[in-house]
Amino acid sequence: MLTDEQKQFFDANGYVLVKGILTPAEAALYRDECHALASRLADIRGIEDPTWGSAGTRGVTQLRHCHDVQFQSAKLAQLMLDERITSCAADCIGSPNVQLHHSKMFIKPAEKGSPFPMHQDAPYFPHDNHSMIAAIIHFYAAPIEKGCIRVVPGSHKLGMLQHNGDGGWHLDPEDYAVEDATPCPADAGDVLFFSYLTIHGSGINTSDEARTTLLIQMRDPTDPPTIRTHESRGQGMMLRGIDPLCAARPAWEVEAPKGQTMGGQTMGGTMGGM
Ligand SMILES: O=C(O)CCC(=O)C(=O)O
Repeated sequence: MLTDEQKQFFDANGYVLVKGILTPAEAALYRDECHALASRLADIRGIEDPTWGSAGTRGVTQLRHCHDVQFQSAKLAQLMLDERITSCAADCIGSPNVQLHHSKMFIKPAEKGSPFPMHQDAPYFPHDNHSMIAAIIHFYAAPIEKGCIRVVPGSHKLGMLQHNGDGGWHLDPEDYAVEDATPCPADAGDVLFFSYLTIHGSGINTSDEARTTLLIQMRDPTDPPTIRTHESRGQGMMLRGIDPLCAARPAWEVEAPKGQTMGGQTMGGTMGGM
């Protein structure tokens, strides 16, 4: 779980990097699992590259990914239930109960790993009480030259901002440049937790080693989706505690109307790497 100091940091800044949740040996094991999964996917489905159009580097940089890894690897499914991670997630969410929204593995290959323009995750899958957080588990060290995650501290207090829709949702780079954001360099085994309202992104991996991570998006099970969007297999699985609503159906079927828009944009979806 988080210390009081870490919790206060999260509340004030919208993110917190927790060092050494996994040992280096564990991180190496999960890293191998991710790279084996990426090879299987490439063999069976061919190479897909989810580099965001809005990054402006398609065809130049590359990204390997897999959504909802819990359907591909039991080891990675077990990791999503690891109490060392879910107890910190519970502290960030402010609920003992932690529910899965979705997961995604990203490998930014050496020398050409794709960047992510600055954005909030909230517009992709808005929820009424904004309980949603991401945990990014680092399986390799991610220094600045590997395109580590960057954040805008305190931006979770700005509410949901208007994003541009061209080829991947992002904030105007004139207002939010990746280079101007606060880097969160991490070691293998560190986990970065951040609110889905926190503005974040990452630069290009120019190093000679991959940057390999697993992102788990989680929420309080009593926080309903505002609109019906970004539905995925496995959504609603409990990672910690219980579902106090005993939901028999996914929350979106019960709560959320379909097809709302924000500022003329259709909200949500699974564009690019989201
Ligand atoms: O892994 C990264 O560098 C950023 C990923 C991200 O921002 C996202 O998936 O929303």
